[in-house]
Amino acid sequence: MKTRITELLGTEYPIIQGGMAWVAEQHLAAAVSNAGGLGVIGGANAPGEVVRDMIRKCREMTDKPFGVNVMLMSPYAPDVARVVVEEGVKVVFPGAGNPGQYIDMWKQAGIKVIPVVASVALAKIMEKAGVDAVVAEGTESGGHIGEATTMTLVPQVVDAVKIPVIAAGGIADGRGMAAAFMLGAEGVQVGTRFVASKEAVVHENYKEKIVNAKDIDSTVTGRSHGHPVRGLRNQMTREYLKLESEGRPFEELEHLTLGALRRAVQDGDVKNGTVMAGQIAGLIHDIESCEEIVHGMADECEKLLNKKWS
Ligand code: TUI
Repeated sequence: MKTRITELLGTEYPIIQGGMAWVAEQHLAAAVSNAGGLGVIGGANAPGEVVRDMIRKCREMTDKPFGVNVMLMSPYAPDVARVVVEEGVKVVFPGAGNPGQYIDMWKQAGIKVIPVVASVALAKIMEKAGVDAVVAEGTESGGHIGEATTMTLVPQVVDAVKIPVIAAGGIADGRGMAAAFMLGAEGVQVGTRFVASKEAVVHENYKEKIVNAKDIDSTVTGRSHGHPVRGLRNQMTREYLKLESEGRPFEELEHLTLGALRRAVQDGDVKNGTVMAGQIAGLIHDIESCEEIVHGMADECEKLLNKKWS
């Protein structure tokens, strides 16, 4: 499956694992890279030295290329941005902001830069700044999200830039992947499906909540203070949305979510923790290995794209 994205990344398949907070550590990233996709370590809110440790451990687990997601809202983003240079990471995925201030440093270090964008405007700014590709992430995604859907955002970004586009948001099987290619994408970023993989070091309760989710079981908290986050509905989101509707201040809401993602991912508290996941959770019925996921998606996509209609 050769596209400009496989050429750029040096991978067998144009399937990139999302750099998800608390989930995308070395075990998951190495498993996806070993399966022929691109594994990505999620810097999230971790300090630079924690990310350095994950990068080094990932290297021990795979000879294949892998990337690092730099979450720009993190207070540690400047440290993580420097650590990826010091550690000789091959590809970086900045997200949740405008990475303009780091692009020259990364490019000078020979790092491929693929920002996550949620709008055509930012995609164009990023292309001008000299990045190698963009991830166009639709609002179907889990975690921090933009407004546009994948179906509308991807073709508009494809038309607006010459660099290759990776589609994200709502893609969990070969059908979604083929659809993304039909919209002009040359790769896909997959998050939720990999959370529910054998290799993800995530509490079984979290994986089960994804496997049991139905089509409309996700909800969005935080719209009132400009940081919308998609996750599966539970006691925490109900309480949060109630307080939001009462117009409570950001500090009070923040208190409710502090450490809530870690509580769900590590302790398995899927009632009062944050279970970030995308709308496609309802399509995921089994916990498979990363190899089964990557190969299954690629095979199904290839069959669909080669389909004869008469
Ligand atoms: O970053 C993500 N998804 C995330 S980050 C995260 S960690 C977190 N934890 C608690 C609260 C909030 C976040 C969980 N999920 N995806 C990439 C992404 N980037 N989605 C949307 C954007 C985005 C949105 C607006 C990127 C740029 C942007 O505008 C930047 C600008 O300044 O114009």
